[in-house]
Amino acid sequence: MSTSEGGTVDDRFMRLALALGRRNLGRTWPNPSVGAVVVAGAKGQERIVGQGVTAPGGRPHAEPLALEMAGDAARGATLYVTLEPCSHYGATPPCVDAIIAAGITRVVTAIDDPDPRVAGRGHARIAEAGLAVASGILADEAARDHRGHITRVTQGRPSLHLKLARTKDGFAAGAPDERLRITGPIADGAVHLWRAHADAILVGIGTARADDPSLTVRLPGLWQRSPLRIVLDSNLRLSPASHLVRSARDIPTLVVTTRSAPIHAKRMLGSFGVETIQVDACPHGRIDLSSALSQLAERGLTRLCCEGGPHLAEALAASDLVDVCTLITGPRAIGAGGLPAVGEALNGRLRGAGFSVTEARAFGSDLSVTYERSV
Ligand code: AOF
Ligand code: ZN
Repeated sequence: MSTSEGGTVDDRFMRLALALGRRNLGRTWPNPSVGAVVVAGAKGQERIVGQGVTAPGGRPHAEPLALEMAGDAARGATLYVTLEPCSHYGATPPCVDAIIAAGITRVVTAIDDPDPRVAGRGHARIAEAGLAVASGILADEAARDHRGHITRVTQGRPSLHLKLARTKDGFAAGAPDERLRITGPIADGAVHLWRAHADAILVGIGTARADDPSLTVRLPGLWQRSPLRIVLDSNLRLSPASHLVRSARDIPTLVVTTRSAPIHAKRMLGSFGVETIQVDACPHGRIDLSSALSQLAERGLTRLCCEGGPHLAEALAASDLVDVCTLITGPRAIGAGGLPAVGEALNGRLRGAGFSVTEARAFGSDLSVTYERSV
């Protein structure tokens, strides 16, 4: 059956579950942010009797919250959930048990959970209990929303969204020491929303020193959604006078460094509440990006938003660690002499197989184009 919003009734309720799940992106790590909707009533008279999204910190899971809201109305109802319900005893009991006990008779899911503790067993247990199961509904959208969980579980690293601003003629910055505003307030608002939906914001030490950014979410009503801030700084050159260091007691700040970093710098950062972790270095002393990302995944991070600069972007692309890239082009040209925003490796990745443009839109006089790797 089709609806005015397009797609089947199942598509429509799954779309709602996906929208619910998106609400807590950035807040549920190490768990994915899952959405669940309980729908009761005969064909043509469906009504929503319960809804839930994975709670901040990752528990409770979405399904028990939705079932609790539905109460007795869950008997004979359909459950829509954006990820295969869990079947394992983890920090919480299996969601499949709660679903069966609540009297749900049909379960509709978007994608399998790649977590090896689940991996198909959730669907199997539900079917064995005699419930109807439909999976794969709006699977592509769900895979994009759960990209961080999928890359963490299957590749041992968080997903990475690269954000780059450039002038109309392709530069990321002007001459050294020149502060250049490339994007306008509407694009900046969008960037703050991406920050709010990330588990952590990542920058290189070059950007931290050149721009002295705060890397916080400064949107009305969302100021408390500032995620962890991470600086890649192989020699611990981050200044104690920087905004990042001075605000570290209020907003968690992590510096990823190498063995060659001076111990006094580590102590100094620690005294401001900045945590440092050591990862492997490349032969030329720089941070090994794969090793950094795998340590961040071990800490539970699933979704990183990288805001610069162009050297880090290029290095991440060269190591094939970029999943999503948003290029925001401002209206001004600066002429020659700046720092190119997009280098060869990134350009090659974005134009190569596996990446496609998923969104192109204007933010005021800025143009934003997002490229995504298929999940
Ligand atoms: C669900 N619903 O809302 C979420 C799920 O340590 P635990 O017990 O919290 O389990 C974590 C795993 O559960 C996580 O790796 C992922 O596979 C799944 N997340 N599952 O049924 C949810 N967030
Ligand atoms: Zn669960």
